[in-house]
Amino acid sequence: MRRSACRVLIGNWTGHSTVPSHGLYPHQWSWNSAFIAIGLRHLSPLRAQRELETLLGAQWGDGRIPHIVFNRAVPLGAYFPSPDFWRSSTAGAAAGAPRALETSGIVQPPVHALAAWLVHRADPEASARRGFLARVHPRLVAWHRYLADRRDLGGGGLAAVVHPWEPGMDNSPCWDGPLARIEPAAADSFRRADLVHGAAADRPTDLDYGRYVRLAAEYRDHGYRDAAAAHPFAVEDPGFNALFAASEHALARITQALGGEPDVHRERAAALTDALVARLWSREAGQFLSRDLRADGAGPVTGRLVRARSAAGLLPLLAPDLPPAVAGALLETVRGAHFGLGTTVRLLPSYDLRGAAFDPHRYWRGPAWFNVNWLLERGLRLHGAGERADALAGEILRAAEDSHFAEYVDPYTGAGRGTRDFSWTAALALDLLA
Ligand code: 2M8
Repeated sequence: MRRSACRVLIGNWTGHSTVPSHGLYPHQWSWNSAFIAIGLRHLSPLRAQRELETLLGAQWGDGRIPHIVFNRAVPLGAYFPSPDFWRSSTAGAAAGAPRALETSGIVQPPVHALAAWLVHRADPEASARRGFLARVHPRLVAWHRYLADRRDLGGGGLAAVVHPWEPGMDNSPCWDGPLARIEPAAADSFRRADLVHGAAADRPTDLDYGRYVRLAAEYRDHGYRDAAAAHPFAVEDPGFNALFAASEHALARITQALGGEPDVHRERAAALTDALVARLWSREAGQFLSRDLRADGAGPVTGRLVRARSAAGLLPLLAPDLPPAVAGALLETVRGAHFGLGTTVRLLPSYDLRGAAFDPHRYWRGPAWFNVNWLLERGLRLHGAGERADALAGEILRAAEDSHFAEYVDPYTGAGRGTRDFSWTAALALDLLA
């Protein structure tokens, strides 16, 4: 299995970074690269460092790490939205977009500091020789500063996402409500490239795409400036912010390894955890929920909690300083009726098994994803559920191998869906095998 996983990663390497998969996603994606680096470190620590450094090389002046870095050698029609839609090098000038390369203008979850720390740990001497941590540190600091300063749209200490592509769970039922207020772009104003490679029943709908296009175009037309854009979609997502907290902890370790003062990052991690609990915890649901900042809400906190249960609401298990009662409730929810891990399903589904919108095949509306399950495995271990983490690791490996490293799987049967030879599936399997 290790050999097959390495073969996938070698096949998807382009010389400076790794594509998620050649057909469906032929460029570099932000959070994919973080997960890929976590696996690549077992194959080649140097290549894992390059993966992250290539991504960080596309960072904007305001600190954002774009969610896609486009490969110029790939034809424009191979992926939509292409560089001529985002027009980052010109439209993003005021926000400091690089002039020499093309990127998207939105972001993805901040897993990068965590990945950088794990890559460093794989071979600390080789890392020190290249000055890897010293190189990435200022960029990671600027990235976290961007999220803290420009994206705290709710004013409560969490980073908001402004497009459903930002939390990485594109068509999660959690976005159905917030998205319903967005007027879709005309169907004939864009052409989807994903349906050439993926089955329509496994992918977001045309109506979803119309809304994705509208939101991205409006952000672009405001120069990607957060202060200027209206952000009609603004949501505090528990998965995004849990990864932010975990990455602040990693940044504290990186800072300390470089001889700096780590406390500021530890304090930020603690503040993020507190804000997660204060703004997104639902005792009644036994999990974290997302907060729709544009919904009318009653009470002192802006917006309203979205009642849909996503697997993102379990990811705060990655925060070591979670209040014990909250961690205990999450551990129960993971195996309860809504997620059924280890009881009715083999892998954690992306969405509530009992939710009206649950679909075991459609992208982020039910299928199990390997990155989410790998994160949960860490969270279970962190909160003392080692045996359950071991069992989950076994299921992840079995499903990854049986499905030929599928992009996602049916959570009940483990049957592969989406594309195959998917890089983060191979990378995270490799990590669990190490
Ligand atoms: C999916 O998202 C992209 C847009 O960013 C797409 O559907 O074209 C998501 O699964 C996302 O989480 C992932 O990073 C990306 C590349 O694998 O694909």
